[in-house]
Amino acid sequence: MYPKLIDLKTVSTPNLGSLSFFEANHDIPFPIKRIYYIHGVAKNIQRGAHAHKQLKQLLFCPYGSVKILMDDGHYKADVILDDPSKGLIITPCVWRDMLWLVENSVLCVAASDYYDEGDYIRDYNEFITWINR
Ligand code: T46
Repeated sequence: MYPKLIDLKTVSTPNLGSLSFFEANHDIPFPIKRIYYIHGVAKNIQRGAHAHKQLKQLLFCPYGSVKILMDDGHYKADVILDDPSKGLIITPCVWRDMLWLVENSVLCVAASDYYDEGDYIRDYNEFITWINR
């Protein structure tokens, strides 16, 4: 499994807070075709339960705290996103769940491709078959 937690470039200005940013191909290893974000979620709600066949993603949490639970069929790992200056790169073929630790946390995703339901594997047994194909 190669999910990777990265430091997003962050510029802090005294008394004015901070600005974080990343650039496609420069700071993350893929072009960005889509941005989406999940919001309005109550504490302890879990979403996800799928893997992607091809999609590459950068997940980041500009507000709140969300635990990302990952499983590549062999190893499991989890990462808490609770710092707006951190991002998590997830490669294809990683089963993931996202657990909201704090109500109304916002989970943002920069994705390498347009939305395609055909890229999702939403059945765990199918996921295991897919990675062992
Ligand atoms: C992921 C995690 C981190 C669209 O119509 N367009 C889109 O671009 C997306 C991302 C979703 N949808 C539709 C598909 C479903 O009918 O929105 C609905 C909710 O999607 P889903 O149940 O897949 O949401 P999550 O929170 O389980 O997963 C999402 C992303 O779908 C997925 O790519 O990796 O966030």
